[in-house]
Amino acid sequence: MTLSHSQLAQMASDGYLLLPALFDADEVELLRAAVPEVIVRQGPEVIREDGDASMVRMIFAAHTFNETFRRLTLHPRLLSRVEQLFGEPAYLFQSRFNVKSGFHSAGWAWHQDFNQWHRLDGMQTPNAMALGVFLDDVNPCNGPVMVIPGSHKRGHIFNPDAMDIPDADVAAAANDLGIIPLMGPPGSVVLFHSLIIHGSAPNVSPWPRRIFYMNISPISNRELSPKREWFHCDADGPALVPLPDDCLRQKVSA
Ligand SMILES: O=C(O)CCC(=O)C(=O)O
Repeated sequence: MTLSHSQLAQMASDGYLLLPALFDADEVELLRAAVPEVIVRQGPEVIREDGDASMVRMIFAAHTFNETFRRLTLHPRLLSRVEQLFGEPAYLFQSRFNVKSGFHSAGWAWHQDFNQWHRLDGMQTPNAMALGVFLDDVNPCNGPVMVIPGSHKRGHIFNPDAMDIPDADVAAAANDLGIIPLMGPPGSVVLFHSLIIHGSAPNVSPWPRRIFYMNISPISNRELSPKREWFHCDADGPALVPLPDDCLRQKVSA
């Protein structure tokens, strides 16, 4: 359950890693079975698609109110790799479930996650990353996340007002380094550095593209002083302690 030398080298040089089918089909089914409870949640932690309030775009902090997603955030197949990369235990300061339903879901403009975490949550050091678990097949048609490999080494492109990176900076990085779509079967996992430039196109295909993201930082990187709601950023999250490997398969009591 550890990363190989070449995976560690790729994370350092490219700023991302794709781990195909880390979860088995039955585990993906258990994650999918949890979605209806999460999706009907009402409250400010549920973000809807612009212009269509009936469509959920994103749900923050599902791990705080759904047992299956709570267990996922403590899964040893994730945390063993994360601890290897950080060299110490991690804490979770945000989770978000990006629903990206078929036909009418918007994309995400090019950005670096660190810009949000810095301007809204007070993070000073980009010693953090995002981890995403695919609930669906992610393919060229349903709006995969695209990364500019190695762009994390170009530093923070500060935008005090918004998430987006100016087109000229994206073009310069993409022309030098290229763009890679992160695709794979359900149960795959992506890890990316907080400074990597990434974004995604709308999903106009008939197929959903659901990804559960965890934003994590080493336990020693306690720099957060969020200016936003609890569900956006938990500055005091405890160290993530792994559950048994079969934790998703263990019965969830009602
Ligand atoms: O899921 C996607 O397509 C991109 C999401 C993203 O970049 C983010 O939530 O920061």
